[in-house]
Amino acid sequence: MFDPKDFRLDGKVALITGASYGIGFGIASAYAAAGATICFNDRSQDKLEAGLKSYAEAGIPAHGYICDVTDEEQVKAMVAKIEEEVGTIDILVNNAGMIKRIPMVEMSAADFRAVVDVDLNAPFIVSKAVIPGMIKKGHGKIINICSMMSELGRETVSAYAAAKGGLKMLTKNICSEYGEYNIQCNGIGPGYIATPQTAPLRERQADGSRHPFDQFIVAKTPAARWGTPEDLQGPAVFLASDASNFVNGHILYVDGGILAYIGKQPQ
Ligand code: NAP
Ligand code: GCO
Repeated sequence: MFDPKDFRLDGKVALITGASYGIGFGIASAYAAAGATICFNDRSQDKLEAGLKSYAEAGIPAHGYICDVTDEEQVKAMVAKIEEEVGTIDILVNNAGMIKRIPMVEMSAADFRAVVDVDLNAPFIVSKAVIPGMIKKGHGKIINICSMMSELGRETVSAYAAAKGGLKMLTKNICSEYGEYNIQCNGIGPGYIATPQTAPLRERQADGSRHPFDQFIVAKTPAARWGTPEDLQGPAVFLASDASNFVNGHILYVDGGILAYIGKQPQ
């Protein structure tokens, strides 16, 4: 029998990585509104404190931790601290991410590795630390923040696209390997979202005109606008809730229709 309460997250402990601001903060805010207890991390004390202030201003009693998600020892220590102070993690959102926009042949191997380390290796590290607790508890939700670049390429984002493509397949593999423990692992593939990560693509030009990439994306999006972190909140709550217990290994693209659309003819 359908029960709307299946969309609630009451009593659940959620860890959203890299959630001092941006998409992670948007998702964490929605989880709090749905009843979850919020845990998040950042690499730096000042960003963590700024994040805690933002959560407090939003009326959300969040638990903040300093942790570089690429460092396995720091991740294991953070998960152990959360399990001790707050409780076993029911919901993990692998949100922390970075991008370097450099033409591939000009990109150093170190830069390529740095992007893959955050965008692909870290979701592996954090998921590996959290899954044993989920198995013990008899349920778990892992949501990997993928990208349209899990499906498409474009100039200058080779490392990011390779990592996000890999993250799509890591999502399917966690589904395959841990589904029998009642753990659902899905991805969200946001379109182009207005956050600090994409700010360089939306900057006004010297003459006051819109950035060419801004104009390009709006023309490529049926919704004819950039997305916002709030556009991701409903899908993220759905994938974290009991309403999606038979949804597993799926990448839900929340992109305003870009992936379905050839693009508007230039006027
Ligand atoms: P953002 O504004 O750049 O925020 C990224 C967050 O990740 C920051 O809090 C950052 O912390 C944190 N982070 C980066 N490296 C970290 C590390 N090693 N350890 C811990 N935290 C780390 O990005 P966003 O736009 O909110 O994107 C969030 C996620 O969505 C990313 O995975 C991104 O790839 C993905 N995504 C974004 C878009 C978009 O259009 N914005 C679209 C599709 C997918 P610091 O402040 O310390 O750097
Ligand atoms: C870029 C953008 C994109 C978005 C997002 C799209 O430079 O193309 O940063 O990669 O961040 O991943 O889904």
